[in-house]
Order: sequence, then C-alpha cells, then structure tokens
Amino acid sequence: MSETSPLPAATSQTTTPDPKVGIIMGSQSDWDTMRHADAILTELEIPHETLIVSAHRTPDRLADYAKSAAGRGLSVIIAGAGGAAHLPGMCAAWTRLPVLGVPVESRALKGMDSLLSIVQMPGGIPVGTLAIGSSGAKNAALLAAAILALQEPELAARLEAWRALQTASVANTPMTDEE
Ligand code: RP5
Repeated sequence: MSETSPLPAATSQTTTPDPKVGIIMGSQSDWDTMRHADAILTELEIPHETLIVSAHRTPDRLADYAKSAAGRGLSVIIAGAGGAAHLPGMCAAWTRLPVLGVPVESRALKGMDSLLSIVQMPGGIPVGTLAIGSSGAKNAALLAAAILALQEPELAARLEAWRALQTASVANTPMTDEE
C-alpha cells in the first residue's frame, strides 16, 4: 500500500492463504453487514480476505488493491459500502475481475442511497449489485461461490450440499414460538 494513512493499516478480520475472493468495505462500521459474506465463504471453505478500503478516505489503498487483485490470484471482489457508495464502482474501474456490490443500510436513508449509488453504473463498467444489508452480503458470497464453482467441481459439490441443507431446514408448516 502506497498511502500513508493516519488510520491503522487495512484490518484483516479473516485472511486465509491464497485468497480467491476479496471482501472490501468502506468502513469498520460496514463489518456488521459484511461479516455475513465472510461467514458464508468460511462455511464453503473458500479462501478469502477481508479489508477496509475506502474510495474517498483511502483512495490510493483502493487503487493499489484493485489494480493488484487479479495478479495476486483473486477471482472475485465483494465490495460493501454505504451512503454515496462509490467503492464498488471505483474498484470495478481499476480491475477486470467481477465486482459484486453490497449496499450497506445507511442511517439517513435506510440504504436506498447506497443501493442507487451502486446499481446505477453507467454502461461500460459493471457492478453486480445485491440487496441492501445482510441479505445482500450473504448472497454476494453465494454468488461468488457460484462463479468459482464453474471451474472447481469440489466447490460445486459443497455449494450444492449447502443449498440442499437449506432446503431441508424449511418446515412444511409454521409454528408459534413458545413464550
Ligand atoms: C462509507 O460511509 C462506508 O462504506 C460506510 O457505510 C459509510 C459511513 O462510514 P463511517 O462514517 O461509519 O465510517 O464510506
């Protein structure tokens, strides 16, 4: 990283050797949402890394990260941000890797600002946009897994098993919680 920042170096919450997926987020405050992506990738045994990379507070860190991502062996980047959420789009501008954007639920506008900022990329630089909040983070990880599974039969089997377990966990009839 070329930038001298007043903040600590990018925090790696979970980093496994030879990561295939990079999870980046604009702020520590995004972790409560993005940890759901981290959890799914861990469950599916997908090597990944998690970093705080802000498009506006650490622009050089973002450029360094995105420009080096393909060369470091990453296949997919999941980028979560809130508010004027330019992180996924700016990341996609610096890399040919697929970038999946997660709109973090903002306090002021409940994530509608994040969603519109991420989803409305002008033609030419795509960002695959997921739902607002933890569902989006979870689905971003599942989508990253599906992309990687196209080339990795063992991962494809783990993903199918994960989905089969989910299907089996759905009850036929609703129950009332006991007080
Ligand atoms: C964005 O601003 C981040 O992605 C975060 O969702 C939002 C608020 O950041 P903090 O002020 O909580 O650091 O850059």
